[in-house]
Amino acid sequence: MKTITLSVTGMSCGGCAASVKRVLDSTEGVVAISVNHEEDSVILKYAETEVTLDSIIDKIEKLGYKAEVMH
Ligand SMILES: [Cu+2]
Repeated sequence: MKTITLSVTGMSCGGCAASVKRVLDSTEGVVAISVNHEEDSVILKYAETEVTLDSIIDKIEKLGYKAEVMH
């Protein structure tokens, strides 16, 4: 299990945050999600054996937001 924080830009309201959360909720291997559109952040916990970080980022970017790992 790994917990990471992503910087996700482009989420302008709670609706955006909800759609990001919905997509990640339906992603196998993602076990916990916290989306904060005011801080442009997504904290997520996932099983590295079931899903890759790249595919998670890809799903967020397909919604039209820019996602990258926060350092
Ligand atoms: Cu929005």
